[in-house]
Amino acid sequence: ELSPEHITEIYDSFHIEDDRTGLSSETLQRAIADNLYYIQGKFPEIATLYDYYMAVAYTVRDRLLHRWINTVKTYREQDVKVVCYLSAEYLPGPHLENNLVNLGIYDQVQQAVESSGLDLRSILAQEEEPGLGNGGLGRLAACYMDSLATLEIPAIGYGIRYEYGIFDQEIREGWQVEITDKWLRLGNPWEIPRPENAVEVKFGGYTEPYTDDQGDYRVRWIPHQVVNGIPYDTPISGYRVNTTSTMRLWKAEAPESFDFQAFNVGDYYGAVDAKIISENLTKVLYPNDEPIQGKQLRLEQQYFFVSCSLQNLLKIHLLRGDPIETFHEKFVIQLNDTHPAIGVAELMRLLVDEYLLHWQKAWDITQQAFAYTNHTLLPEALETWPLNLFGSLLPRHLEIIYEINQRFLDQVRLKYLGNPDKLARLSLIEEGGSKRIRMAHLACVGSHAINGVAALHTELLKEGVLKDFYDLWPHKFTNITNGVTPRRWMVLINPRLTQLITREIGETWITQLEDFKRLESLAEDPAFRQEWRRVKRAVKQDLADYIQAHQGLTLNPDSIFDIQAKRIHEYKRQHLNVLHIITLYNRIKHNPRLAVPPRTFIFGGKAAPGYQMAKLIIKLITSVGEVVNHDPDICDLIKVVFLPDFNVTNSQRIYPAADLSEQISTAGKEASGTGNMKFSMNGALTIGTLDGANIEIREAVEADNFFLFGHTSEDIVDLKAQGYVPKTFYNTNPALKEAIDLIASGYFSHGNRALFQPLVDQLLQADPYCLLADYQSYIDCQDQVGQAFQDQDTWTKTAILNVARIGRFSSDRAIREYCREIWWVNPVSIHLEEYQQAKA
Ligand code: B1H
Repeated sequence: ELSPEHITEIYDSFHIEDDRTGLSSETLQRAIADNLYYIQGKFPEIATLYDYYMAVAYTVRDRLLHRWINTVKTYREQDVKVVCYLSAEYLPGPHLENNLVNLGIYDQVQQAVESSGLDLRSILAQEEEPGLGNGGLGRLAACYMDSLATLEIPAIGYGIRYEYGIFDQEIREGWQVEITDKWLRLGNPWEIPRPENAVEVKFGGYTEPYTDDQGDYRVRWIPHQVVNGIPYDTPISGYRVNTTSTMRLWKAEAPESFDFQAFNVGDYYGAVDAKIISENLTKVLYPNDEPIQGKQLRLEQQYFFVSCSLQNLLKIHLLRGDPIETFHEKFVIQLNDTHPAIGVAELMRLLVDEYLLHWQKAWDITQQAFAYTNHTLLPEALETWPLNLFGSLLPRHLEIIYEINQRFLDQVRLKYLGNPDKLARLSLIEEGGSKRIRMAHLACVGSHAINGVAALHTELLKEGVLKDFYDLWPHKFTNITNGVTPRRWMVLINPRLTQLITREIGETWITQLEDFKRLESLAEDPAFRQEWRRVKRAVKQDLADYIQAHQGLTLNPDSIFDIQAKRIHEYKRQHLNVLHIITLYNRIKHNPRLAVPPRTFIFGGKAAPGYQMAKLIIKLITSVGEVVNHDPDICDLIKVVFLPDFNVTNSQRIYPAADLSEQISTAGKEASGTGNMKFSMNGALTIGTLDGANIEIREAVEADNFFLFGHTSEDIVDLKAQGYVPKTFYNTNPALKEAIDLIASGYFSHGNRALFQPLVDQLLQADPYCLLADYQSYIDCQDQVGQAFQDQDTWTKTAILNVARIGRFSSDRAIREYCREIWWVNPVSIHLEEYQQAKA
């Protein structure tokens, strides 16, 4: 009998590597050739680059698989507590390169690929990213999955496998055009379908009471329709650990047409129709960055993935041999905004109707299992569902919500006797006119913890939209400021800066970003500053080359790269940025010899297809660019670029190249922002308002190293309370007036005065996001930026200090806080047989 030590010794001495797990470049090269042949069915002479991408992806997937299997096995055997992240959106970005980084095999795979005469970058570029989200909220879910795995926290991310993700954006004649995102067209090597784990989800119909064997009153739900949920699993690797978590996304399918014939005898076409209707459920992501009010299909999507996920969790729990009563001790369920909040009613239904628990017991389990993250303050963004729609789709859940509400209000009544207003404000049902279900209230009542995503946001929640809940249960509220993963947002996207930093301070920062502190003293080192500048310059050149190749625009890499990249929204104020561009333009036109530092304004972002004003803002940016970029008087001092199709892949070229990060939302409107962190981490300075996480970033990097402007959130409230009149600012500020008048005159629209009229009117008549009130402060601040950039040495020092002090904004820190304050979970290490370990 050989001991494990002996086996290890033998394997090591012979350097035997399994073709499915080995990590040397020779083994990888063999495995890639093998996959090209046996998975893609190609030989090198006819293989496309995409075939090679698939061969490499399968090779990497093999290496992930036994880590993944061991992870699942360990969690099953050890009865660990698992975090279940419920999110309607995930934006993981391309998987291949991230897995190479996390597994520590980038160099080996590069060598393997080069030995076959290929180039790794062009293979990586083949991957179609899963655009299963709109923006910050979906990307946050992906960063959190990365950190959970890296910190070895048992976790499953549940969501929806949209067949079409967020649309691809093209710009035609300066306008956004939406193109269907057919991300699955060429296959997806990262997912494994598990049809054997399909679950049934019911919709519509009615409920009826009955008496069970014990003589207890029960309710059963007779649905009108049943849809199957098929799980598709994607492994999510941690950085240099064996832990590999699961992202489990659900696809809707009709139950077997065979079963259908039992209901519709001989109705073949009816069965086909039913199939189409069912499969529409997970067909497409709603491309809105704020909730979609009253769309039945959206509610169906939410309920569908939540029901699938909760049924799945209960099954896992019982399979582990645990009694249903301990569910909340083994699972904690995080609601990523209210999109999955129906889960509170669904878990109650499963526990009470299906597992026959008593209400109170079921409610205790539910409240302890759930926690809710709020992501927005915009009042129009709070999800509510018309009661009629809700009741016709989910009749049982409506009853359950009534019951939850009744018991909740009974409790509230005792506390606030004789205060009907309070009751009406807290109720899960919005009365008056047509009744609606308030999903945020359901989430609050059904959760043991409620958190905002930045300090200001949490404070504003407590004094604003969720004030009544805060008064009731202050202990439930916590702030957990968002974070981003330094693996993707630094190591992967900025190898040059990664190398420079690692050379100086080692590589511990990759999993302990606070170690960036060690860069502080280097900010004073002129030689280091010079190297830093060289790196930034090279990275800017990369972006300039890309823009040259794709848009035929020549950029000056020594100009200020001033970048605003995020969804297009009035509250994010891309048009304030445009007012600054026009102001600079006017100054140069008036005084052609004016010494202004050259600037390149870069924009990226998608507008919701139905959001006309946002689409008009894109047209304004491209139209201003058209004029400014070609005006000989400007002598190339100003360039305006709109980079089409801002997504994870494209963003990765953008963040590293920024000198200046635009975070200019109206104070009190941006819950957190996460792009602000990615820019800063890559050495950009921020120009920003006191909004969302900007405030904490400014505190961390210190006020001198941050360009602050604008009214505070309190100022904005006061301004509006006093009756804000934007025209006053317009009438008293000649530069502002000139900029707006130039837009209105048709100067940027070939004389067409009507084109931008809606935008100009909105600013002059209402200006709900107070651009005019913040204009002068923004311009003054931008002038300081221009000044500061002239002194490259000081600028660089400031940039280094920004990076040195940004450590807090790692998603690892955020996840540690969730673990400690909300989830009560601990890391669990995953061990492989030693000879299978990475020897990287
Ligand atoms: C955020 C959303 C959002 N907040 C509804 N809310 C959606 C709401 O499709 N829908 O119905 C989609 C998205 N997204 C963002 O979350 C905030 O605006 C950011 O400030 C924040 O950084 C991000 C992550 O917390």
